[in-house]
Amino acid sequence: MLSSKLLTLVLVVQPGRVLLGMKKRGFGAGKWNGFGGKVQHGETIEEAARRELLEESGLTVDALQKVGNIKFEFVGDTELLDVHIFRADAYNGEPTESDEMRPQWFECHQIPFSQMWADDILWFPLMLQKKKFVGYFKFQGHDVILSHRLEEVEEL
Ligand code: 8OG
Repeated sequence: MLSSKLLTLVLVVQPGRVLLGMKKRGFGAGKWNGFGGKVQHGETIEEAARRELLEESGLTVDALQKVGNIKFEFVGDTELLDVHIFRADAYNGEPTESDEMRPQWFECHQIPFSQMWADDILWFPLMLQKKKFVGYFKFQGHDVILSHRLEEVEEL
């Protein structure tokens, strides 16, 4: 049986650009990503998303839109990662480097997919178009996708 771990991921989007952070340590180190992490006990998923965004980027947001839910299986690992993905179109504060992330804005046509998780190139276009999606990716190691499903949905 696979157990699952709840995680959050927030993409801050402005017209024509998106804020990513270079993950400096831990899981996914060396990759550009949105901001997020594990949901703690006693916290809602959205509270966790806001907390992680603030801790990692120095930003707060008023509205967070749920855009996606992707489950990740890693061959040989009994824990599924259940990642809840949000988009924010307005933010407060200045992107600030943290121990975990170095934030940088990227033009939407210059997103560094070759230095990101391999699945991102498949769902970022949906996220940028404000489409909602659910997915399942089965990874071998951290770079190879063995199989996947990804579909647009009306509601999450
Ligand atoms: O707490 P920690 O930094 O380990 O959390 C992992 C973060 O990475 C969390 O925000 C969820 C996110 N994440 C995965 N897998 C993938 C993925 O395949 N693509 C992207 N963009 N983010 C991912 O755990």
